Amino acid sequence: MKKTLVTIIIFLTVFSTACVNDTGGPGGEDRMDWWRDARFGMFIHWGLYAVPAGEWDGTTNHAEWIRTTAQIPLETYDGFVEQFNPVAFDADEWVKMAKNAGMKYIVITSKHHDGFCLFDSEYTDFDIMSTPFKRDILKELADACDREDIVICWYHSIMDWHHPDYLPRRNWETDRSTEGADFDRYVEEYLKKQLAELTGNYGRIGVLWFDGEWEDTWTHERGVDLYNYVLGLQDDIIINNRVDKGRQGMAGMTAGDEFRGDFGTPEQEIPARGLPGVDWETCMTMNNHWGYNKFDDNWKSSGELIQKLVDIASKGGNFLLNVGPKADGTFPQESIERLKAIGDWMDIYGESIYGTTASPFSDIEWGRCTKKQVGKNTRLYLHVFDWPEDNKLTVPALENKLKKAFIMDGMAGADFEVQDDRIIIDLPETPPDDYCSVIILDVKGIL
Ligand code: H79
Repeated sequence: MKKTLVTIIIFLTVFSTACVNDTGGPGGEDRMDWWRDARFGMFIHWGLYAVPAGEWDGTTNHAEWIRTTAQIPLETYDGFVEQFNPVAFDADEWVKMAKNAGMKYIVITSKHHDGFCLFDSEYTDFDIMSTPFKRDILKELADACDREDIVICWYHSIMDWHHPDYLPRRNWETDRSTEGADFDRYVEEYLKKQLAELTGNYGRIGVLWFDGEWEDTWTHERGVDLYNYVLGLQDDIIINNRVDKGRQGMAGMTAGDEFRGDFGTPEQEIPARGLPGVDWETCMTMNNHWGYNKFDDNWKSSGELIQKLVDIASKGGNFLLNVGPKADGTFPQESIERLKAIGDWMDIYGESIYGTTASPFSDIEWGRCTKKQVGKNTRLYLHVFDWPEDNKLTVPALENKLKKAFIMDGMAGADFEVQDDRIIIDLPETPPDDYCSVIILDVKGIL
């Protein structure tokens, strides 16, 4: 009898723990909830590479990869440490720009492939404390995020072109011997210990965003081990799929269930269709580079960026939009302007993005749709990119009864006519927004 009771208690404990840790698809209460609601975050690529600002020896197409793309010897690259002095850096200002743009989280490079650490690390001198600046940038940002209710997250490269134990060397690096190098030691004594610092010294961390996992030295077994290790450090942290070997190219989705990672990471692209029940986040630059490149003027317009955010939300994904700050600690003016324009749009239309799920329609020619459950009913947000010339918006028919239609900016009611295979909504003559106006449909029941 006693034995049965103990068994039941053990079973219940294990079962309830399994529920708390559930990382399954949308629906259940789990550690992905805040991230799914957030929909929009800021990526920040910042490090020593901001000093050369994309230029080396007359070539101007570099950025955060510059040590490799320009084949800069290690000692030469180390010279940037003395030049990195971002005196204009103001963590509160950065965080406010993200917040005013409508972003809910920030992912910043604690360490990129070059190995330079933006934080005070006990395990290397190749960090911010060796620069004239000597201020822990991650600490200042984490504190500022705390004040503004923004979730701080780290991008941490597995690949490391600086640490002597990291393998392989770049094939052009003939001057760096591999003698005595020990990849296991790199993982156990360096990578993991830095991750303990990053999860131990800065409060709650939202996401650990790994990268550089495609190198031959990184294996599925190492991915599983690192995933479990990080969850052991903070049990509600979210970890991207680049911790393991399951990422399928730049399209970024995970190949199969055996691979770890809480979300897919399409890079510089938006999947043609989302995948129900699968979490993913598109990361994208505003121009052509992640790190600061002073020559790159191929900026996407604010309208394009707003439409990309909407497109991604309509497919059930998140948008991680990048800023590459300058070496003085300021954002490029073009980025500031775009963040402001997106923020102006989000001030009015944010509700049509946050906490929404993918569109019930597969193709609509005039724009996109997002969806939200409101009590026992459903609210559809019709995002109109191309305002119809006859001011009549055609929507595919719904099985559920359409209760009301509104123009979102101002909430004026709109007349509609339900036909057999479609709904026609009467729109005003001019779109309320230049890039994307939103019409709300309140529908009875759950769609
Ligand atoms: O930090 C930014 C870039 O510096 C970094 N990721 C973003 C977020 C990045 N590192 N490398 N790349 C982007 C491009 C790498 C592409 C490839 Fe591969 C690596 C081509 C082959 C190996 C990944 C794995 C893509 C295809 C297979």
